[in-house]
Amino acid sequence: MSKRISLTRYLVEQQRVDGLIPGQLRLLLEVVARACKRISFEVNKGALGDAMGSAGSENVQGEVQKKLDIIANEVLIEANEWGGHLAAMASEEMEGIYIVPNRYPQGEYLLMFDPLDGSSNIDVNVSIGTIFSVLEKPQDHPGVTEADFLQQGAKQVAAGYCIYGPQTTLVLTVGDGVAMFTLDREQGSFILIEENVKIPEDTKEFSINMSNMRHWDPSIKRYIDECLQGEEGPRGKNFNMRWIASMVADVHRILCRGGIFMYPWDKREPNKPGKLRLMYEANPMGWLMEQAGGAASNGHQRILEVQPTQLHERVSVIMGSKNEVERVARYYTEVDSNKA
Ligand code: AHM
Ligand code: MG
Repeated sequence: MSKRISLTRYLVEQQRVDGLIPGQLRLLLEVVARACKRISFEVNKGALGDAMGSAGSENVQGEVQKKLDIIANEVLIEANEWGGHLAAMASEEMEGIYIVPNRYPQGEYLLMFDPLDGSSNIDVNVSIGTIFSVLEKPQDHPGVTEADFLQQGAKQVAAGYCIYGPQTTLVLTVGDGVAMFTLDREQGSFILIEENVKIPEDTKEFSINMSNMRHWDPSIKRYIDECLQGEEGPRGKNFNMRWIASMVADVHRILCRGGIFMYPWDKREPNKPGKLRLMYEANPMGWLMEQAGGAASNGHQRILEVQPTQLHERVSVIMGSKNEVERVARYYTEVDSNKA
């Protein structure tokens, strides 16, 4: 039988052998994984549990919360608040930051998450997931504030997601490539299934919500139009399209076989830079893409270099196979230089 490497062992080796992560970060990641395991069990129960449907409330972004959004948020907070590794947490489902209560020791890390991404898919039994991002708390002052979270994605020390699909798989980077672990439900542990995940630089598959086409800007229109022309068009090849409406599932497919994922700015809400959130959606996914040899851009700059000004800031997202992301960014540059 081939050697099975658990997430625990992988993280211990990252800490001990490679010296890549401190012990506190290893603990933190183990706790996040444990929380994801619990969320996976709740998701799995479906209508047999009491967790389906709307919670009858809205989050800070004005989106209707599903019961499972709230349950997943609580599971992550309860699991992480007492271990002594965190100073504070922030979530898509909470307006402000959650400071670790005084009764527990305060650690040096900040954790951000989208507890259940793709929540429009919960009730229809389609893949959803938890996205997370870890930063270090700046050490130049005591206590912790929201401003401490406003760091560029390039400063992340760990990031990943857990997809709840036909399998539950945790995907992780600590800056040393991307590794994937599938939950073995009989043993209750995450087992390494792939290390050094690599995204092909070219692709024939794009992922975008085509129903928004009339609202796009010219660069995105041009890119998709050229893909749609197939072999007869300027790209000289046929493209396939996939849109799961669950960023975790679309990103997971791209990490497995390449592709480009886009949720760009559009005219529906012209004052917002995009739909997806920078700190706990685009940054962690962008770092995973880069660590797997792909790229992540907002059309004008690397997502990881965007300086956040608010916790729930939004961003335009173009990520995946490197040559395709660079092509879209080039189209933006051409439009910009024609304007100048
Ligand atoms: P959520 O965090 O409220 O679930 O929203 C994010 C999701 C992404 O997972 C997905 O890519 C996108 O919203 C789908 O949006 P749309 O329904 O506009 O296609
Ligand atoms: Mg989300």
